[in-house]
Amino acid sequence: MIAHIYAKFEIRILLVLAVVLFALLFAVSSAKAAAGNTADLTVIDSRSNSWKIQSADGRGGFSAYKWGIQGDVRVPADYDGDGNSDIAVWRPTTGDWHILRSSDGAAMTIKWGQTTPYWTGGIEDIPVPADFDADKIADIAVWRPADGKWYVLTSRSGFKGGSSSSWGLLGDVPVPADYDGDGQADAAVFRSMENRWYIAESATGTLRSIEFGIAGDDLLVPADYDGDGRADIAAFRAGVWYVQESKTGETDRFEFGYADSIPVPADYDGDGTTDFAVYRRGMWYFLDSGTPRLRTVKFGKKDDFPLNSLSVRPSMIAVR
Ligand SMILES: [Ca+2]
Ligand SMILES: [Ca+2]
Ligand SMILES: [Ca+2]
Ligand SMILES: [Ca+2]
Repeated sequence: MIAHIYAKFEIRILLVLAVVLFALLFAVSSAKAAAGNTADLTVIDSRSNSWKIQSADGRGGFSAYKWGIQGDVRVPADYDGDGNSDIAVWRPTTGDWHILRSSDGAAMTIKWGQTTPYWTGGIEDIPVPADFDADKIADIAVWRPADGKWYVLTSRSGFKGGSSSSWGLLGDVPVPADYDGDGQADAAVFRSMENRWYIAESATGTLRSIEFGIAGDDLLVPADYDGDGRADIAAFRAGVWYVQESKTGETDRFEFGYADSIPVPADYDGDGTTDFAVYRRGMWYFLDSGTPRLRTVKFGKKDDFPLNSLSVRPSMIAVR
């Protein structure tokens, strides 16, 4: 009798233990999933082409990689779909994309884009990696100023099949993002002569244009700041952010950063909404969206250049 009760008791303990273990595993895996969607901090030493990466909370050590050579265009994006941005460069002289996959550490080289040796003085393709085929994996893509075409090598095809479409004119600045929120990056350009954004929305094929920003003064930083799933048209001007919220259609203006700060917006707290952030001389300043709060992280040397995990980087789209 006593043995019988004891056995029952033991089974109960085992059950409780199993439930606790399961809950723990679940907690760990959800924490991992959340962490996977959190943008890392990346700084680059341009002279040595070394990339240093640290988690957004600024805790723990950093990892360092040497990747790329002088003249490469840095194109970090999530090309293997593991939720983490991969170290990557595009080499204009060969047209090669050199990608270091975060999932397995393997190097991947794919040729895409027109080769433009610097001595020709030709106008280079502009790399515009983004998720154009809506599979949550960055596609390899270039926008060609010479013919205004977007050449996309899709991740869905295993980077074997391409497509092209026309949008934009010579002199435009490409600003692809998912403005209509259908999960597909939309072809978009900023026309400096008119201070106007031209957006080809993928969901309905609607062509939209809006005057916003000032060429020469602004860094264009489209991203989803209000968390409705649609990228907002946005610009950073000498320490002031201008955001046209897609949710309300209203333009927000607020100061965050200094005149010489570099905007590095990305989702650093993993809630799916882009956080305002700036980098200045080795310091990162964040305004997290989750529970709005200001925090700072020291990471990088004075002359290091910051990168963020947005598919469109300010460095590439600075209007000059
Ligand atoms: Ca990745
Ligand atoms: Ca894709
Ligand atoms: Ca879209
Ligand atoms: Ca939005």
